[in-house]
Amino acid sequence: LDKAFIFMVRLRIPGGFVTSSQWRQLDDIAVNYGNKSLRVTTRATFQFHGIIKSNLKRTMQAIHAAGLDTIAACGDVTRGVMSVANPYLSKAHREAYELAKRTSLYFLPKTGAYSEIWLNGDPIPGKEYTNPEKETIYGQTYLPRKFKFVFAVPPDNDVDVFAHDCGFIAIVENGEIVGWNVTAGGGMGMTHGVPETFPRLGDVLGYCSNDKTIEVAEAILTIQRDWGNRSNRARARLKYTIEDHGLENFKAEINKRLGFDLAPPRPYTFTRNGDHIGWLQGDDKKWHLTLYIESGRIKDVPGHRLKSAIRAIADLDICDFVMTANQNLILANISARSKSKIEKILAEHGVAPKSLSGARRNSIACVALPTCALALAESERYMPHLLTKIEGILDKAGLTDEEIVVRMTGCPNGCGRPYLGEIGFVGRSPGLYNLYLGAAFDGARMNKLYAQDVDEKRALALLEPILLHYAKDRQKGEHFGDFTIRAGYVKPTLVSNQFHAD
Ligand code: SRM
Ligand code: SF4
Repeated sequence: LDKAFIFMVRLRIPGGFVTSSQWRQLDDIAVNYGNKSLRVTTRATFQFHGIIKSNLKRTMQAIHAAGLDTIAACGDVTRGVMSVANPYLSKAHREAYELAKRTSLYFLPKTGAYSEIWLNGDPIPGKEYTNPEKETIYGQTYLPRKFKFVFAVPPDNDVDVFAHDCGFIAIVENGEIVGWNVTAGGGMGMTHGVPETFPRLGDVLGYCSNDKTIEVAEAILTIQRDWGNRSNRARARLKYTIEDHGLENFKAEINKRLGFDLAPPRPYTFTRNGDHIGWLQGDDKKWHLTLYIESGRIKDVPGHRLKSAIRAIADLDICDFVMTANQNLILANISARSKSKIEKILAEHGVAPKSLSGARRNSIACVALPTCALALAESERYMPHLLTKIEGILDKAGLTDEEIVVRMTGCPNGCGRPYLGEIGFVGRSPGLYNLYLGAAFDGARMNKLYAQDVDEKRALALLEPILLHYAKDRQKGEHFGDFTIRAGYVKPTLVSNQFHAD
């Protein structure tokens, strides 16, 4: 007997967009081969969990039949490319989405190994194949570490643009994107007790016109390929390359490789890094419903048959589906006539949008246990319960509707971008978390360690007086993260590499 290996399978879905027909196919895969759930990730794609080894090839072929793939969703290459949550909202949003798709295809590795191994040689639509020796971008040894691109359209920073290796912030004039501010050097991962590792926010390097975006992306990625640390994986991300070589040298090298200088950054304003839960209308008058998905897990439980509800909606072919970087799901591109059908199906399955606390609406929890081998503590399975207890305090403080970004991860790798939580929990060991406070609501400042190794009782005891103080003394429009700094609970993390400084 072989061992009962099970696999997690992560899809590459640039911009997080799938059609109704693709949804039906993905839903079938979850039922036929997985653990009967679909997991929306913090990079706006799906993961299947519980795929047993003997079903792996069938799963990959079913994904291919849905017009999707898993190429470069993991590995030392360009990972899933994210763009602003809803491509239908405006022309600029659509442009950002199209660019994310182009970027994802452009940076795919050229090898045909994926289709040889899984698809009996069938090509991937849009993917260029060539002799691996002509792997002009990655070379023979690929990148030192994973590499992440994102595209944001202000005022929403729903992709957390500063958290990634390379980000692009749209500059929109008269409804069209004229160019992009370019960021580089973000990343969330660190190791407990190893101060040479730290989360870092990307620096805004400059501005490029729309037609130069992929050229700029390639210059940044290839510098990391050539300069990145290949002897210590813990310090191999671009953020450390920039720290080790100096930001000015890095910028000079970009300009050298481009053959022109990035222009000075243009003004932009972000207002939030969460999603707009609920109904929204786009500039073409179509409707979009952002559903809050608890920890991104789409499954049926008694009284809350979310997976069946979404399947029933997909069966009607009346909308598209867009996953968000906040683990939520947008039912997009809905005609006014179909709105009531969707509302009816959701109500029938017990998942009608209900009023949620501002903290829950803005929460993220990484997968952690039982599937993540790196988890030191619970996250996805525990966060909803902890939130209920935090909501008890929020009710008492009259803060139920206040939007507060709360994030949790089961280890310091930062998959739920916890260092950008106004309240962040990072697992240390079973039942114990480091508690971080003070990130900015718009995702432009990281938080700071407030208390180490806290269990639930202590976390609630620490948070209660701060939340009551906030309710009493906050200034007009002041977000919780900003308050915790003004009130002296934590110092701000102002310089992006000073996360560990007191
Ligand atoms: Fe992650 C590794 C889950 C987004 C930083 N991440 C893992 C693995 C594959 C564990 C492993 O290597 O064995 C986790 C699989 C758990 C499971 O059972 O499914 C895992 N990461 C996830 C997801 C599913 C979290 C979620 O709850 O949604 C996200 C899937 C992303 C995707 O669809 O591509 C996910 N991971 C992130 C993010 C957030 C982001 O990209 O916006 C980060 C922080 C940003 C960054 O990259 O700096 C992140 N994951 C890591 C790291 C730390 C990297 C580092 O620089 O130190 C690891 C560990 C590693 O690479 O060695 C990791
Ligand atoms: Fe696993 Fe840690 Fe990522 Fe959570 S943050 S999914 S525990 S690697």
